[in-house]
Amino acid sequence: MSLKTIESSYKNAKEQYASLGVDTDSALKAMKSISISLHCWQGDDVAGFESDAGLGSTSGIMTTGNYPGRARTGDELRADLDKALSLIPGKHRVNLHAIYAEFEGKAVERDALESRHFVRWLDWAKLQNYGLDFNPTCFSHPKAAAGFTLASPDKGIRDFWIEHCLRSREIAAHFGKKLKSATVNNVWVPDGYKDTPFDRMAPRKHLKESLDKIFQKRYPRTELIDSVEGKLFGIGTESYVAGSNDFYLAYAVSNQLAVCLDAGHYHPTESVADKISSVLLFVKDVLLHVSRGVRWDSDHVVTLTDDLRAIAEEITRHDYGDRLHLGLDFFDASINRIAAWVIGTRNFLKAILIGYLEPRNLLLRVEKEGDYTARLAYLEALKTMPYGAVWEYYCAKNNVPSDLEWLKEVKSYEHSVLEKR
Ligand code: RNT
Ligand code: ZN
Repeated sequence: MSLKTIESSYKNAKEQYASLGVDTDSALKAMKSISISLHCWQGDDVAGFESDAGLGSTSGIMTTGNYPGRARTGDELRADLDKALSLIPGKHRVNLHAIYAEFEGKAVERDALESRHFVRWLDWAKLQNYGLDFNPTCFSHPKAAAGFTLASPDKGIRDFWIEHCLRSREIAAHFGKKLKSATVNNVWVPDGYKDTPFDRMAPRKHLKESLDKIFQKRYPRTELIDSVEGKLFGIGTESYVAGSNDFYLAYAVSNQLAVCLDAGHYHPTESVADKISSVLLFVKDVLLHVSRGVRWDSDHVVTLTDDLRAIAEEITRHDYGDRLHLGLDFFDASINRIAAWVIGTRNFLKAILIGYLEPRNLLLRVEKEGDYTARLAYLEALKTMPYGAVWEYYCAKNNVPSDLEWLKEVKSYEHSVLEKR
């Protein structure tokens, strides 16, 4: 699409939106404050650099597919992330897991990790002006092989993972301090049972005690934001997950931690969007893991669905400021992995832009007046407004290719870089 076509379509769209009282330029301005944390694990199928083994069968999550070109080293993963980020409008963050440590020489165990093992990530983030987020990796490890980590009945196992989580918080706080942008450190553990347990309480008691030890030390919020992520069920934990939503919601409220809401972690008829306004009344921060659940998988590439738009509307209709942290969490090894990042992140941004193009005052007024007929009529009319033209203009203004153009760049990168791996 030529710049001329993009500009003239934008002009038309601007007029149409203006007739509803929406200023498209303000919507574009609002997009500047949106920063999304790109999950590094989409680039290598959640394998990390410790070994070639990748996700174990007790991880509760799984990647499928063998598309060529998986990143195998830090340099490859950073190059792939740079490529993806060059095709996404705006300034964003990168989310790391502990398994992406890089050792010069001797490798250390997860309970011995230090910030120096992430110095290459930190230097890169500084150079590229990316914020960093972090996660302890409590899976894909012999000490997680029995399916339990922080909730294990074995004290030795619990202590190992407690130490790993303590070190992860330290590393995360170091990132936040050095980059002058708070790092969100999110704790998720796979602990649970494939089949119906007899004792539902014991693992939860252990999990609570482990978390109490992990979160005892406090860090300034400017450096570290601690978050916990629950789940309804996982692969191999279909019948019982110790860290359920109720467990972590209660834990986060009583300990003032952030709650991570993963869009794939609830019953399919529950709305994750609807949870945000409830949770934010009781905790300071919410981390979103924007994802797409498909049947029993919680981690499909994000597409522009009604669910995604509902989440985006919660961001644009309220002023949550720096209390709502936007992250992604999906992994697909069956398609070009860089394209997966680009598709998912662009869709999330597009949904947010569509949200900013709502006639807020008009909708607030009719709702207040109790005119639900008008509310429904306007919300339906908005579905066919020309937001695509505003989006293309936004991409052009940010010097990134349009929806139909970016794929060419990914294909050429696939040819020149990925195919050689
Ligand atoms: C798993 C959780 C968790 C992981 C990542 C890799 O169900 O969603 O967030 O996907 O930490
Ligand atoms: Zn998640």
